[in-house]
Amino acid sequence: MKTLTNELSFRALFFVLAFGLVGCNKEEFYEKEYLENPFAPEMEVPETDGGWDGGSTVGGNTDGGSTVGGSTVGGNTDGGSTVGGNTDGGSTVGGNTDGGSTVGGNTVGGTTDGGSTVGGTTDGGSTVGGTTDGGSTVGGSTGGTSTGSTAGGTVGGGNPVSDWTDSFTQVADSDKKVDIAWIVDNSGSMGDDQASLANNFDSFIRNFITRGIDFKMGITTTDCSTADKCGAAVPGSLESLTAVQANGNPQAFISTFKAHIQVGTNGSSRERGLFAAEKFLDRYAQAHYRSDSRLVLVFVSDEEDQSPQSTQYYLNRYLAEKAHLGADYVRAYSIVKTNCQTAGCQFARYAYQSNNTGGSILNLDGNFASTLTEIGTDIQNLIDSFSLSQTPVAGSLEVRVNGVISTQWTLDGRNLKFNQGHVPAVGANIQVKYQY
Ligand SMILES: [Ca+2]
Repeated sequence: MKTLTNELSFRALFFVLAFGLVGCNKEEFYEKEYLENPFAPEMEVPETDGGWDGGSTVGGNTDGGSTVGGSTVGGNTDGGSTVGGNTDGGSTVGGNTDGGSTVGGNTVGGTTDGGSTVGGTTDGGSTVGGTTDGGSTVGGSTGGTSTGSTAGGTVGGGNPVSDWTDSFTQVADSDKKVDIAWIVDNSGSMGDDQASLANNFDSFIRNFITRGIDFKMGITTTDCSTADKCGAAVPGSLESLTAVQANGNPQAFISTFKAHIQVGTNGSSRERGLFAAEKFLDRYAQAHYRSDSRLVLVFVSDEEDQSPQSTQYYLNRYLAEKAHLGADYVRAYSIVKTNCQTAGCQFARYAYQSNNTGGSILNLDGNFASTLTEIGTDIQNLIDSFSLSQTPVAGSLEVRVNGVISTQWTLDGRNLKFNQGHVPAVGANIQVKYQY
């Protein structure tokens, strides 16, 4: 009797499984197949990739390097937490806001393992040393070491802050440059999302065209199953998606984008957007993009990134592209499954890039028109901003436009943005005096 019951249960289970499979559409099946058979052919790819890329070794070390650097800095060397941090009034110093105390100690100390760079934008702690000693080079390791001493030294020495002045000249919109890379998932499940992206692209680009902002775009996919695919631009996208083309014929430009952004659904089901972005920059950043532009990465995927290196490795790589300008010149957006409820659709690795570059994380299943409008507006705010070379102590800023004090601005990290109606005229001199 017992045996019969077991057999019946087994049969019932079999039917459930069988119907479950039939119920899947083709794409889902492939996705499931991949997830449940991690050693299916698709999985052999990374081994190969690792080989041709050679990146794995490098990355491992580099990244590890920054981690180490980070913690050494804050932690041991200058005793960030010991010295400046808590005890000595680091907090007075401005600790609070620009992370004076936080700088020396905890934050830079490498919580985030990229210490200098990562924190750079956000908490400013790292910024201090970062900029000063060229930490902007992206590496925890580079900037990190001196960061600690600078910050910690200042704090502990009872010489709280330094004065600093940045000067800028307002440029015309047509001289505001942004280079944008779209990294779009082309695995089986992405067809609808690509169509939404295409259909709502106008929301993203309209103001860029109206204002005459100098942009360049490129599109690649998350397919890194072979070296020739990884980071390769969608043919024609680099040449046709430029401000020059858009200003010449906006409608044709938008149509072209719509065609190119629908990258298809035949790509590898092992999505590796972060890796693809790295390779895309390797291929085109020097040749196609501009050294004095802002760099924006837009990741679009319904599944977690499966690139071989650590998130910090990729962040460092992206920031390195603008090391000569500062971390504020790179921003990453992630259009992902923010309402993810099941395994596979997480997005922590993409989120890491957005969170550490001042970018945002948006819902792939949301209203694409508003999602793209939000990103477009955010990019415009960014390129309308003046990026300070240090992270100021809050409340210490004195902003002058052609010598006259202005209070019509807001500060986001190190990005100073004038309020609507108070944007300095082209050619105006902007002087920002502050303590850091
Ligand atoms: Ca997929």
